Amino acid sequence: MSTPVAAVDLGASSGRVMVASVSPDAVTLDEVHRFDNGPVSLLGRLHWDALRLYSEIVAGLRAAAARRPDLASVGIDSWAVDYGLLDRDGALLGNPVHYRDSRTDGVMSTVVGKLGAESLYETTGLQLLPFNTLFQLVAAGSLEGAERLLLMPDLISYWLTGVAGTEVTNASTTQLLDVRTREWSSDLIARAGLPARLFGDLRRPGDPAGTLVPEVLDRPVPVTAVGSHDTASAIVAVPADGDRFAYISCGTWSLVGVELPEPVLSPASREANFTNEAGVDGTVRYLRNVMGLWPLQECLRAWPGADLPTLLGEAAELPPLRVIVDVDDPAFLPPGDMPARIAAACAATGQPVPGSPAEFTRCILDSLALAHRRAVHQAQELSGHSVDAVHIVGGGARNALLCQLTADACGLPVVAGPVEATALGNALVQARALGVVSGGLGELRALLRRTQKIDVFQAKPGVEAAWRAAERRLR
Ligand code: ADP
Ligand code: LRH
Repeated sequence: MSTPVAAVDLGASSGRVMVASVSPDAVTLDEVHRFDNGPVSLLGRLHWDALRLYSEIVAGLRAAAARRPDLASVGIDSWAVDYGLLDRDGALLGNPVHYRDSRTDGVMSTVVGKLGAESLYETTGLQLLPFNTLFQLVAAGSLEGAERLLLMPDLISYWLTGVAGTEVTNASTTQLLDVRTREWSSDLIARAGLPARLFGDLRRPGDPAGTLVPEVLDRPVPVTAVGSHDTASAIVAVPADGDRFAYISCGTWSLVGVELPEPVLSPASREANFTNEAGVDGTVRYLRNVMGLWPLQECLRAWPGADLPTLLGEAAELPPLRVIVDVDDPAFLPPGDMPARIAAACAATGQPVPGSPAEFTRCILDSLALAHRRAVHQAQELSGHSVDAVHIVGGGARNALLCQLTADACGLPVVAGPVEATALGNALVQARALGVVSGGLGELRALLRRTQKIDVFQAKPGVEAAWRAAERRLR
């Protein structure tokens, strides 16, 4: 007998509602609804289309309940940092702004100048990214009339249940949570000049989070808090054996790091801009944000008719490491003409400009694998935690060329899959809260190792020197 739960997973490029059927020795995942996601520009400001996302989720949940009338629970995760503000009647004040919007330009350096980089890192353990919620709230200006801040998955959960709550793994990405206590840092909130009333009580993964209202579904299906930060859920579902592994949660972003029991807050870690995000079961996700597949996604938007699998096949035939760029250059962060920005970066570094979509694709993937190498090496050096393998989960696990290049660049085997790790991690935390499965992350991962499709890419012998040279060239 398996128990069905619905995992709502909103990624920056697409959202999906999946039904996971879970028992102590089986997990199957059925996609019942998928929809596109992306920035919507309104008079020059980038937003998320929150109500469309909500409508798609409701359609997905109805389809899930039609397929499995015994649906036992729903869990919701999404990308981090972005939020909606509610007024005192619980109404949304304005449409949530996209983290790639330019409103935060220049804000981070002003806020860091005022609060101090050391003090911010010591309190929150978070890497400095221009779009952290702290900087967005300062950029937003007046917060008059705002009574409550809800991060995106909490906002969706509120609309589905009528109950407002704040889940802790995602709250850790605001840069306002104390990394040691995992409670809001009231001192930091006050020093940043933000109203304390915005930051409500925290929920942990596995806590009850209300019941679907009749408007959504004719049955009162419970909602369960999961690792509502998509990366927290994805790392639950890394099918690793033991703890000597690095992970790359690879989709729009590549989140590259290791799992630790305690945060690393050293000056070297701060200078390397490594983050200590709150994971499920009290774990720490020690990682850095690498630009991920975003540059490729944006190029594809600029090449009408381009087909990703065809391009990847062509790119695999091209010589390696011919042209490389620093994918983490902030110039690549906003949406827009990505091929032009990559061409400009190549020209500025005296390299040939890629001449075809396949050459651009190869340049992006070589450069991304190089950034993976750097982050995997640094995560180990800074934490003292050595690894024997690199796990790639998320949409990037479908990209065999990127998996092979990452194995070659890191000089380590790459274990690729599951592709839908986030939905699986979301579902397993629900199943555990329901008592369907038991144990810690080790047991959940063992279940996935036994049941999910996983591919292994061995590092090619003799290529490490070329990657080392490319790293030096980039510097
Ligand atoms: P997010 O959750 O950030 O929206 P996903 O984990 O869904 O991201 O991954 C999306 C990425 O997966 C795309 O940018 C694309 O590069 C990659 N991808 C999707 N389908 C394929 C495919 N058939 N082959 C290779 N890569 C793919
Ligand atoms: C990945 C992700 C990542 C954040 C970014 C904003 O989807 O949640 O962990 O840094 O979105």
